[in-house]
Amino acid sequence: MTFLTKTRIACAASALALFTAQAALADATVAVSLWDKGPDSLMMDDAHMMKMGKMDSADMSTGTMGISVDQASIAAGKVTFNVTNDSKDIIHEMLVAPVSAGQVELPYDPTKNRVDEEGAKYLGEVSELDPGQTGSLTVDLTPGTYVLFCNIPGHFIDGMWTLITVN
Ligand SMILES: [Cu+2]
Repeated sequence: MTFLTKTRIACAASALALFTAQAALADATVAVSLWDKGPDSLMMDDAHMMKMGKMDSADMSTGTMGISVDQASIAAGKVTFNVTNDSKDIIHEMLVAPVSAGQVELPYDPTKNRVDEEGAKYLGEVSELDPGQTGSLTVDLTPGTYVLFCNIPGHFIDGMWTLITVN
């Protein structure tokens, strides 16, 4: 076997390995959109402030900002979140934290008006994306429920969170 042939075989093998790795990754990719309804979207009124860390689905459906995913149910293992800030005006971010069965509230820091990240045992984040910017995060997820949320002050209580299920 010539050196050149050996090199070609090695290249083909590594190309195949790369292809396999990408195919495996593609199975667990979630497209995440961070959105809002314009520069005046933030609603820091008393009714919202009172809710603190409560995961009230009414806020999620009526909020002026939110998080949308292309699939809310995914297979356990390595999961890559490809996050786009679709806002034209506001910085957003995305954190991932586990939610236990029956849990309807995240620990909240009212002085900072945001979720207590350490208390929520967050697993990772794509922090502070400018409008139009993208970022990605890969985490190893075991079966269960997880919350994706934005922790820019006031955004969580304005409905900027969503739940996903890992099977
Ligand atoms: Cu936000």
